[in-house]
Amino acid sequence: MTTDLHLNGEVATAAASGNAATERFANDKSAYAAVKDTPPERVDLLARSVLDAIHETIRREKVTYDEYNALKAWLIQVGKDGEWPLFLDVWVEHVVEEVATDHREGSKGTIEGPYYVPGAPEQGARGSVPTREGEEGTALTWTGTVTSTDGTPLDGATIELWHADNDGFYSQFAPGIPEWNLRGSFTVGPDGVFEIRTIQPAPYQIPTDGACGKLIAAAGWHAWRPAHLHVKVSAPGHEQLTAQLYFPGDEHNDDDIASAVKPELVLDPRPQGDGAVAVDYGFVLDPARG
Ligand code: MBD
Ligand code: FE
Repeated sequence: MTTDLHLNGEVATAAASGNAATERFANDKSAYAAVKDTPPERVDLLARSVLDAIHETIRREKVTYDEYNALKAWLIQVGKDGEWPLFLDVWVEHVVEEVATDHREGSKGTIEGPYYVPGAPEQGARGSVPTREGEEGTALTWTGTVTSTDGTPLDGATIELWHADNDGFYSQFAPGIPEWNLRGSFTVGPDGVFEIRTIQPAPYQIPTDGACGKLIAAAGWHAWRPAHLHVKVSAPGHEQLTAQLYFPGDEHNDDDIASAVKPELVLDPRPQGDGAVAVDYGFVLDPARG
């Protein structure tokens, strides 16, 4: 696992991946548009609740001016490093996801994280994600079915898959990696069946050389996430599922820095004898609510 020098002698820095994630979010998300008509009563309630929680912490822990100034300096640096998406997705998103999917009966989901990019190349129901010549990592063949909660296969369901390479880097957020490397879309037919070939990603360390890394070091935490595959599964008339899948025995399954592991998301891979691994894991989507 390397954290600095990468392909073509280019350096993968926290600021580069952070600023790429910030750019992408600012340009593609309609998050602000979606809440622009939120009534002032709601904004007032949420803003006051968050501020109350901060005030309460300051009183209870008798926060000093030095600590207040350290916070101010750190928040400024989070912005400079473009790490607001990273910070929020690592330490906040998991609770938003929990609340948002509370009502579901189908497959469990988890957080999206900062490195999703829409529009990954379509591979059909059976295919491989784009890889480089000699892409490192254990070969993984993944089969499954996409169904509705009543068991009906979902014709036309699409699985978007994205994950880090064997060094823990994501295409489009680290230098020197082809644009769509280890990113693909798979659309199933009437039987709902897919077969995806990729590599098993490695355990992943969030960037340590930026503001989030400073917090982790200052607090004596660690920066690791377990190895994971990201997916978004969509089908007409159904709620989109955002999930991550994990591998049994990963030492960070129990202490993911992003708190995004759930037992239902741990795969049960079968070694194939030739060094490759096969796994069966399908998705059950909830019908969209009226
Ligand atoms: C990741 O790859 C990730 O999935 C999350 C949630 C945060 C940082 C990097
Ligand atoms: Fe990730």
